Amino acid sequence: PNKKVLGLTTKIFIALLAGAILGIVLCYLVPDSSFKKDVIVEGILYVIGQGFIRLMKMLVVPLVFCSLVCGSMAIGDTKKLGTVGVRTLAFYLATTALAVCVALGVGNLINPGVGLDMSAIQSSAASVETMEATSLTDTILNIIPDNPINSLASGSMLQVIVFALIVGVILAKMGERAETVANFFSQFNDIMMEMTMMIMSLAPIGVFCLISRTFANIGFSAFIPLAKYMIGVLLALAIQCFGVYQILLKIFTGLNPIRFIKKFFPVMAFAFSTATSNATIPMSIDTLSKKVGVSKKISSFTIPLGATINMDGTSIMQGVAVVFAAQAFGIHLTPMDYVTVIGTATLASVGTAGVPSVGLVTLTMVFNSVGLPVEAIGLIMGIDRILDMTRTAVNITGDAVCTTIVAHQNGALDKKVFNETE
Ligand code: DAS
Repeated sequence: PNKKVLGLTTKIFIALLAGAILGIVLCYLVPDSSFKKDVIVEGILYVIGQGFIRLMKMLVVPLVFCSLVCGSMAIGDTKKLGTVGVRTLAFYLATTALAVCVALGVGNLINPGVGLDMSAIQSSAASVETMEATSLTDTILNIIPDNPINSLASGSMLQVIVFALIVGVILAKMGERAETVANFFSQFNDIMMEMTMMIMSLAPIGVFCLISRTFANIGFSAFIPLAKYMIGVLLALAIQCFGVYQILLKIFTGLNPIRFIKKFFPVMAFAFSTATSNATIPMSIDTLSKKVGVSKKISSFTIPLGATINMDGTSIMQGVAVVFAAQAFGIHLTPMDYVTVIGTATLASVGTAGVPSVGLVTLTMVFNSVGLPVEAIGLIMGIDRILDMTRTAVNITGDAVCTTIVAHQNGALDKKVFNETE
């Protein structure tokens, strides 16, 4: 898969450049009212671009539902889960929620979307549903699905997530009695993974059309906000990876963080190049065993689990993207909205397995949860590849740090290995 992913990365980058150039030409060299511009920009580019976004939105409900059922089935069996699992789960959820807070903080510091008027490229169809301020009690009650079929049909994702978690835990408890259903969800999850990869192979076309229409409408004014958005995500990823994780590692295990990063860097580089947590699992387990001294008894459970339910880097991108889109569309987010984003991004990262660009698919869900128009995704999608590679490296580092801490707490960390190997 690495060659395919790298090939796609190159194609998306080329599409990004070509789309931006075409957009700038259309913006500054083709007169606004010309028939040509309308047919090209609001006709061809708009339809293909929005069509690609609709394909991505098509994935969200079945992808998140199935992968969450499978994810909670894997951790739902409390017997198998044990103290290691419960402790690992607690660390994973805590670091993800922390990551979203770091992202929202950095986002409000850098204000990437300020000065950008995205209303120009807002599709006429999608009216920004202004979220009437829901009270705390309603927000909490709205999470409980009173009709799960309706939740799935209407894409009420927090309700879908709650229902999926319950189904998964019950499937785990029923064991053989529900083997057929369990296999169905596992196979359907594989179908959704394949479908994600297939739709992502169309990304170069989608990115080309979305970026060129954006630049055709707002020209150079898009560059600065995009650059600020990228810087915001990269800064928040760096804080999480080289700050938060290293402090946790030092506090809970006493290991030297710099030495840990040096040992784990090759795994981070591999994750960066493939943008796929799943593909990095074997290398991560092997490196933790040979260079850090983490027993495979622990890592063989916690690393694959982390690749599915712990995507701190992804939730960081989603946090910054929410601030960016809200500012670009002039939508005010209430503190309750921020709490919703933290909850949705954390739960979204639990649901999706580590394949390329899955964070972008679940981003539509996070946007929906606070009434942000998904058009904003069109703008950030073009530069998402490089961010996907970077956040994947952070995702697997988070899994490794939590695994090392849990191993230490369970007497399964041999510090001699850490101190005596390069
Ligand atoms: N590429 C995903 C991963 O493998 C992360 C993402 O898409 O956000 O972790």
